[in-house]
Amino acid sequence: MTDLLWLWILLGVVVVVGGGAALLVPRSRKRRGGGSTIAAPTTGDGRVAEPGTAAGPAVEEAAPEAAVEPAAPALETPEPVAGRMVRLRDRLARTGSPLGARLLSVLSRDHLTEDDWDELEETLLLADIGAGPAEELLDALRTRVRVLGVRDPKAVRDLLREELLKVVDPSLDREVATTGPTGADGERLPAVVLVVGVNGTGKTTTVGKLARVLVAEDRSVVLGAADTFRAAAADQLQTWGARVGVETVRSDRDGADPAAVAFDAVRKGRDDGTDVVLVDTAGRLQNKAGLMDELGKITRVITREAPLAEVLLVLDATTGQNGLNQARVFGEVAGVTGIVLTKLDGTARGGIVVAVQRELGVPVKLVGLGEGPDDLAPFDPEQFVDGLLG
Ligand SMILES: Nc1nc2c(ncn2[C@@H]2O[C@H](COP(=O)(O)OP(=O)(O)OP(=O)(O)O)[C@@H](O)[C@H]2O)c(=O)[nH]1
Ligand SMILES: [Mg+2]
Repeated sequence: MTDLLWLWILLGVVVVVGGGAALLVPRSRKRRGGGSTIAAPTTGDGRVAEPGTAAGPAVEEAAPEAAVEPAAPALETPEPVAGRMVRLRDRLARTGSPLGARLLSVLSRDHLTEDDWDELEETLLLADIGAGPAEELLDALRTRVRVLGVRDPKAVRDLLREELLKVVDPSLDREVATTGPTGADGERLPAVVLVVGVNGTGKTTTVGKLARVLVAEDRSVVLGAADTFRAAAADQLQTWGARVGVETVRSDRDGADPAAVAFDAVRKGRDDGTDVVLVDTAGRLQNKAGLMDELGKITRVITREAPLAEVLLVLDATTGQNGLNQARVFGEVAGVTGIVLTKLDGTARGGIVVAVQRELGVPVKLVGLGEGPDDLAPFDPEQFVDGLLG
């Protein structure tokens, strides 16, 4: 009886000790797996274990951890740039076609009355084309329709296409300058592209997409996160860059001097012999005091290292007249050399292309036609007009 009792006590001790040991093992495993670096396995008293000693099992346990170390994310291959606007034209046609369809339906009427011409004008104004260009376009159409007596739908379409193309102006140089100048001592400097605009227009997205365009063209790129307003902005930019193997110069401190970050980015671009430095800036309201100073300072500081190749103003195509007001302010402040019109996929008011070019006297160079990483296209007037006409 006592023998049996002892047996039960012995079994109990074995179960408790064994169970306790089993609980300890996962806990110690967990501790070792915490960091991203692989720590050397240790013995119970903290000494580093020799392989094959009593702490041997720990060595075996460590091996799978090394195996599950996440591999570096594979770099993405951006889409080729050629033909992008053709690919995105359907998207434009879907949102932009009310303009083309309405114009065509009125123009094809048998006898055009004053009311019809008023309707045409209204349609153009609703598409944000602006009063001046609308009048120009209608005057030209009136003359040609009267002189030529055009009624056949195909001929009307050709006529409208020609006149729309004229107001969009195919003669403007829309190339984004991405070749830097040669310095005094023969050093090839990076092309510095500064990207400005109010918040939410799509600056950071555009910088990210543009980096991909350049990578697709085998150009080397450095990004500068001069939006130091919030750390998340630099993270957003860095994520875009990392996807295509492009480095981002940033400050880890919120509210750091944006001009200093821009300067560092350009300096790095110079040191590394990089082709293009893209500098993202903070979005700010057009009436915010200090806008002039801040952009002025960024520009001055950058040009100590290399001249600005481009100042791109990013405008949201869906904001209409408000976007034009912004354009005016930035045009005065930042010496804008090109416009990026974003969210053209989400608006039937494509006429803003014409209005904003007139307002600033600088061409639309790029258009954003979606949220996808490769939904940025060099602006092509012909494809654009075809998109409007559906
Ligand atoms: N549909 C569509 N959405 C776009 C386009 N470009 C940007 N966006 C979206 O617009 C939003 C704002 O984009 P951001 O790039 O963060 O804008 P931002 O100008 O950098 O904003 P701040 O840094 O706050 O000034 C995001 O949700 C983008 O995905 C475009 O061409 N089409
Ligand atoms: Mg941003």
